[in-house]
Amino acid sequence: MKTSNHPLRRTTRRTVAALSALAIACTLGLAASPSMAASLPQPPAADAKPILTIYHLEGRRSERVVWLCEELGLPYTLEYKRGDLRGSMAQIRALNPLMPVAPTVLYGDQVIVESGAILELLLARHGDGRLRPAVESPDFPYYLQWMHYSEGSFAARVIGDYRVEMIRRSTNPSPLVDAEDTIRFAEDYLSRHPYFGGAEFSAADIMMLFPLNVATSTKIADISQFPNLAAWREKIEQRPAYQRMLAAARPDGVIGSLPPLPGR
Ligand SMILES: N[C@@H](CCC(=O)N[C@@H](CS)C(=O)NCC(=O)O)C(=O)O
Repeated sequence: MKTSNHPLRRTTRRTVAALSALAIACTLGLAASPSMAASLPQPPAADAKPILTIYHLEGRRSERVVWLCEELGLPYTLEYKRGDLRGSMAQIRALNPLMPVAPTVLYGDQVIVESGAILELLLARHGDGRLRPAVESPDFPYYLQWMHYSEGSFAARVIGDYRVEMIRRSTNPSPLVDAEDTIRFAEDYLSRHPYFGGAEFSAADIMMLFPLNVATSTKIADISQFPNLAAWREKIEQRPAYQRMLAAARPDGVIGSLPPLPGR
């Protein structure tokens, strides 16, 4: 693990694993046949380590990428300004001015957003079959469902409801699927399965934690009404890789979190 302090920016910068991923990638590149390399971009070999920089905001979705790397033992560099969300965001904006969101990662020379896509990329190229069910497994369809549900339905409706309720407290139940419905659906699934990927812990669990935390910290949902989700959250937060993620990516706890809905 390497920590470097820029004299002017006080950037927190951690490199996990001492091995030189760059040297490995260069060696692999040299090993490729020159004619092939000229015509087709080559995917990295299965055992190649990614050259990955994670642009991060404390307590936000970029934690998913850090957590996955910790689970897989993948090396990464973490870029953020400790205790300074605006400063961290300025770093992201400098890298990715048209879509400044966390996570943004630099993967080799490619700038990539969307936490689910980043997780799938790292699993496909560097996961060696870990943290996702086999494609033939009956768990695989559920795994995929929850990987995408976390952002497509869950986070989208939690944040949508939060925005609306901050402006105008609604007394009528929504005719559309709302945040509470998305949580109830997840709660029901966990009454029959230990994890969102089915039998084993997977990247789907990593994806699902963030929107649940937003829903409960903003008081969109009361966790005491959802005992399966409460027990699942307690279980996955005990994982050593999650604890390592907290130490690296959230050393002072969640900062600048959304205020809870008034009156709740
Ligand atoms: N669907 C995206 C959402 C990314 C996102 O909105 N991230 C938040 C932090 S959790 C952010 O950067 N917000 C800044 C903004 O919206 O201006 C993902 O899963 O990566």
